[in-house]
Amino acid sequence: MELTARPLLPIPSPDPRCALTGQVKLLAAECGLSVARVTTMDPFPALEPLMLEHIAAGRVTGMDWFTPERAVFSTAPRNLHPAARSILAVGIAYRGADPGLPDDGQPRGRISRYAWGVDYHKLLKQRMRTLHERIEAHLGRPVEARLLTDTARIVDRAVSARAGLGWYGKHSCLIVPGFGSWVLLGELLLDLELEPDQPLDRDCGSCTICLNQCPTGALVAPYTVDAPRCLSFQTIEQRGAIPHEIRPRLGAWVFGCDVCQEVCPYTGAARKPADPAFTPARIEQAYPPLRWLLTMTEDEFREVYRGTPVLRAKRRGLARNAAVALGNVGGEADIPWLIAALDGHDELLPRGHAAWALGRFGGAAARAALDRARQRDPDPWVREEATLALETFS
Ligand code: B12
Ligand code: SF4
Ligand code: SF4
Repeated sequence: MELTARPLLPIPSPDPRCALTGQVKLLAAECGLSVARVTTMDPFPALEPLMLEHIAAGRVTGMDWFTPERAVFSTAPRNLHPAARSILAVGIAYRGADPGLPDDGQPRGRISRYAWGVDYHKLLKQRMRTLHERIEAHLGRPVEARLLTDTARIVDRAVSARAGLGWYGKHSCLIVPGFGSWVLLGELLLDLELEPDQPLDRDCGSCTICLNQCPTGALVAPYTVDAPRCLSFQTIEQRGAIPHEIRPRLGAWVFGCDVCQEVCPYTGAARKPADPAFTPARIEQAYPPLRWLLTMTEDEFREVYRGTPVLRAKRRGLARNAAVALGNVGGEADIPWLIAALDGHDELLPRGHAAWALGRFGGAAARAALDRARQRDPDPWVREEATLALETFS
């Protein structure tokens, strides 16, 4: 047998763009970003008709900033940073340690998990800023970057989906392999040529659990949230009264809602690393006593929720939600608390919703309080709520 010498092939030197992309992802992990993938700066043409249809159908009614102009603008990342050449889509997995609902007989509200700890807008920005600095240090030159999360005019989920960070669940949240949908999203628009990742070829299959379990029917079709019906909108963004038909469906939620995520098998099976940033520092940040929410002062509210997203609801919004939640999950022992709120809360929203809650309980004391409010409350809307509650008295 003749032995022929095969020529030795040189070891391929890694493509510099791939090497840089790998290095950037490594740095992202070191900066506390749980996931990072790349997409291009190309526009999202399919998004424009989808969002315009969404707006026209009233699916974002109540969020005045959500205009057709903003929607069109948000489909072209170049509008935000013309010099950028790649988008690094990043996410922070936000599962914190669950302190558990205390078994102390007190009726308690529920705060959605993303709001249990520090405000993610600040945390994501901080970690993205550190990453930006580390990239500049690695390259030894300045890199132009724009850091975005939630507030900017870009559709976070569309960017992350195209980057293959995760895939759309039918609840419209992005499901990230390993973490479920407990992931908050952000982007770095970078003046760097990075290797784009591919979208994931995954979907929910025939599952419809979240659509069936949503307490208000806000998931009107797969991938479509009707915001005015969503408890997240009603408990956080709603500045006025919660519609009557929604109130009984709110259950104990006082800030946001996690039902469609909690029932999802992918999120249930997610890894459970408890990020201390999302672990509540005190029980009121996850399961606040409803009676306390009704009576808390502005100073108490600011002290307990300082640095968390809950501040967004404002004291009057949280007290309003607590009144509704007490009407749903409270008992007879809560009637005096609701009467005190109806008689004396300094904000009209908690007074009006306490009237509704009292109407559900019935009893002589509640009737007398409602009658008093119907005649004497200084606000016409509260008087109307008291009158309605008397008409539908349990
Ligand atoms: C407005 C808003 C809301 C509104 C409206 C939500 C909505 N779905 O429209 C309200 C107040 C109700 C809300 C609620 C919540 N929100 Co919000 N919200 C936003 C915000 C600011 C804009 C979203 C938006 O543009 N919606 C318009 C619709 C058209 O876009 P979309 O929601 O991305 O929907 C996509 C799907 O519909 C998909 N799609 C449509 N048709 C089809 C068909 C197929 C086959 C497929 C595959 C996909 C698909 O394409 C759309 C475009 O990407 C984003 C931040 C941002 N700047 O993007 C956060 C954001 C979406 N919210 C977030 C969170 C955490 C929540 C809550 C979980 C908070 C809570 N616990 O209470 C809930 C979840 C409710 C839900 N099931 O969506 C996260 C989601 C993270 C994730 N992993 O998905 C975001 C991305 C904020 C962030 N930076 O992390 N939110
Ligand atoms: S957050 Fe709650 S109300 Fe909103 S779509 Fe999900 S389950 Fe429904
Ligand atoms: S509950 Fe089912 S349908 Fe809903 S997002 Fe999860 S897998 Fe998809």
